[in-house]
Amino acid sequence: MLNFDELKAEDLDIYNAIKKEKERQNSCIEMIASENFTSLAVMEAMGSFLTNKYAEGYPNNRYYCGCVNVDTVEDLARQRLCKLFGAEHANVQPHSGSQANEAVYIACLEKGDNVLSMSLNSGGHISHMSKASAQSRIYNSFYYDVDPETYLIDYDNILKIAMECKPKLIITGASAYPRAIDFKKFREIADKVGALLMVDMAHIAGLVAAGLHQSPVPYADFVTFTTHKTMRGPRGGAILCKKEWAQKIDSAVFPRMQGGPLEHIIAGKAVCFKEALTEEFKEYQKQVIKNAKILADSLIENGINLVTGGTDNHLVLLDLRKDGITGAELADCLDNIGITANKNAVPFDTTNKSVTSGLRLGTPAITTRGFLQEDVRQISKIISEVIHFKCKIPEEKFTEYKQIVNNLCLKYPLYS
Ligand code: DSN
Repeated sequence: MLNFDELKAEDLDIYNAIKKEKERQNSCIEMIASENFTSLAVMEAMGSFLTNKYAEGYPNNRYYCGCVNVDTVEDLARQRLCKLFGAEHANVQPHSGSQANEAVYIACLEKGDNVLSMSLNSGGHISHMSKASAQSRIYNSFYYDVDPETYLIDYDNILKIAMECKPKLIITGASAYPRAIDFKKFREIADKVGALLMVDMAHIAGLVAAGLHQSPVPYADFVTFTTHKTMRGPRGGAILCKKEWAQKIDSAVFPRMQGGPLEHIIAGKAVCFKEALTEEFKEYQKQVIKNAKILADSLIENGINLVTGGTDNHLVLLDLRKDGITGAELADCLDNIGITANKNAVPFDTTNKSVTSGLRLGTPAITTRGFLQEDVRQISKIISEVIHFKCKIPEEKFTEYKQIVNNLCLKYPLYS
């Protein structure tokens, strides 16, 4: 276990905040679909001497001396990542998923180019040219929604929009889409209109690595992702691309977008990629999906509406529009019980983004902790009842829920 003695002696305030956060993680049920618990090996790499080193450039081509060891680390991270996804080229320097996306835009777009991406309400991400992003001021953004009846991606409609707006780049991948995405179909659409294709697989990268979701790598010109969600590594980003784009992607990341790479984080990424190449990781991802499916099934059995009526991946999206409560109310209410989740827009949501009509739940973190289907059923029962109570939980029920959460957390201890 990590030893915080030095920190405790040096800065008690920060030590105490970290200690309390460890206690919070131990005693709450983490169901934010984009969160996970990284291994202590990854944490040790992140907390290492590598943080002291400047290393602008790339292995064997740096602007600073003394890079021999960080070169070893970054080369291993790149090699392991290419092996994991069968990719031609990898860049492991982006500090985040948004910056990985930004680097792709820098590499392949000019000011004013047309870009087609999934709308925020349909499950897309802010960094996919949403109106709130800086990129939407630089590029000319067009959006596709999910089908208004099924809430599934409508590939024919995307082709229709693409034929009209003739985008230079099509973006797919989502933060709140519970179904499998057909990247081959996106490639066909891109080819029909002469567009490049970027897939942001941040949410599903771990499932792809385990062979449980179609890989975008054979189909996309660029694949971006974060390393901390289903991948279970350190907080950060990465890019995969075809060889022909390697040089442009590398120079977009550095020097055009970022300065010095965070080699201590890159070391954590390398450890994460090694872990992801194991059989244990595949088994873990299978359980993530099993847990998500039982979560979806039991919520539906309890009368809760789910966007698309279920899930193919690690997340479910609750549609609360018939229940008389908002996503914000439900998220806060569950937080008080010790179940951590996030409010989320549902397709065609008309409420404010800080309120929303949905709740997003995910199983990566609880599965890392060891939760199995019968445990998920208990969580689902609590969430359903809270919805039926419209967040006005009777006192005895509140006590009962807290006890169940406590028992589950004790059953699957996280950090000692
Ligand atoms: N903020 C992440 C999520 O929660 O999905 C996406 O970047």
